[in-house]
Amino acid sequence: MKTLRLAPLLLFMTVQQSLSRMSNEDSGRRGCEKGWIKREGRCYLFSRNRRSFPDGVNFCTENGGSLLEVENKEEENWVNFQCLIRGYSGGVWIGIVDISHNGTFLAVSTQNQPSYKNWAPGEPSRHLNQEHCGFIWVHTNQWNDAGCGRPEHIVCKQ
Ligand SMILES: [Ca+2]
Repeated sequence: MKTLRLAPLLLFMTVQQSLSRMSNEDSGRRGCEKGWIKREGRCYLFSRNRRSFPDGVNFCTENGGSLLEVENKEEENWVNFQCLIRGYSGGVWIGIVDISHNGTFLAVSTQNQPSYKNWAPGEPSRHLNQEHCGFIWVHTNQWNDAGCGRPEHIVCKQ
């Protein structure tokens, strides 16, 4: 009787230990720091909280990375999956900004036009000329320009 009652707890503990061992092995063997996830030689950090675009840039810098700049569809699909399983809704900031406020979005890292783009139909809309930062709508996996102060989730990349 006692064993039966303990069984779920033991199972839970075993699963917890395996998960913890897996994540330690994962971060150790593949060279990502704790909390970061490896994909194709890069490491990604998914924020727990929402932040403004500038706070997101700082958050990533403080953690030794930079705000996500999407390189291709495969990476974008992977990031989107990671966002969905974390229960993200709304948007995820990406490192593109309309510095000149004329609707030309440039990558934060290079200040060049991004080689890969995935704007939603009608975007960038520059709504009221107040949308100068780019994000990905999690539910459609397409890009939008939005006001840089709005709180959205952050994905950092190393
Ligand atoms: Ca927009």
